[in-house]
Amino acid sequence: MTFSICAGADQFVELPKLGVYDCGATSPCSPPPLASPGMDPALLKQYREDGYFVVRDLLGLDEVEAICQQITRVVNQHPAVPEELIQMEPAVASGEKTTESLELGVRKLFRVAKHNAFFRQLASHESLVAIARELIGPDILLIQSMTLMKPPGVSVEKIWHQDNAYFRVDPPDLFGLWIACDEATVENGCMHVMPGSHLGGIVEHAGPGDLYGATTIPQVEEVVAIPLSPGDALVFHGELLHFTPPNQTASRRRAVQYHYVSGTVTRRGNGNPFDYDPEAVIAGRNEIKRI
Ligand SMILES: O=C(O)CCC(=O)C(=O)O
Repeated sequence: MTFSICAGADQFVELPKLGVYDCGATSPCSPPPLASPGMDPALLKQYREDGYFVVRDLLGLDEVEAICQQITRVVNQHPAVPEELIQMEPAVASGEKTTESLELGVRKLFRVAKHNAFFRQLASHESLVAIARELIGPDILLIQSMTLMKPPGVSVEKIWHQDNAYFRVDPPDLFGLWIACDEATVENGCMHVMPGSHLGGIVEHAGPGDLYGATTIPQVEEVVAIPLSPGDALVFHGELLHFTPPNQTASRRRAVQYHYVSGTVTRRGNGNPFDYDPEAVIAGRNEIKRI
């Protein structure tokens, strides 16, 4: 199966095949790595080799419901919120399209843990921090948080990118946690990843704002779509290439995404426009250095 993707601002490439992640009955996605004495070694192996793994039911449905309620609460505070927090889909922002409610036009709540105590506390949830300890050690910073709304009818793709192209931390001791709040499917814009692409370093990125993405896509064997149910999480390395297509359904596809980085890394600013301060200290020693 060939699969057409947007590789950069206006460039499309053909990829050889699209696989759909299938957890099956065994590891690597079960059971959740909740507590000591540590994570299933198969998950760590998959993380090292492929750059990602899936955890089913990382959060309960009651927790997911609370997240959705908080999203609505934040949106309802508009416009009395910091400007960066509520970001609209481009077609809605430009007036080209309208939506039934403000919330159905929102693309993301950006740096939401910085601005909202609920999302700040959620970043320290023991199940999330247990994963962070396994992957990046005891010194844990929340470098970025978002809710990603992918609303029906108006959403556009998030182009292929590596998160560390935004953050530029060295060594790349960072990962993302993408937690589904709705059923996430290929049709409504679930995450797509290139297994193993985290092993080749950061590829060239360019483009303004949300269109900052990879200018060329390296040759890799496959793209894997990651359908998830509410409460499931994709855990992925900060240099794994990933993208999400537009939502082509009438249903919602909300998600929460946290990026954790080791407090021991060095940050190479270089005038990077995405060089935001970390949003929260989660655990341990955190004196992120800048050069
Ligand atoms: O659209 C999404 O849910 C994923 C977006 C994403 O990968 C990002 O903003 O870094």
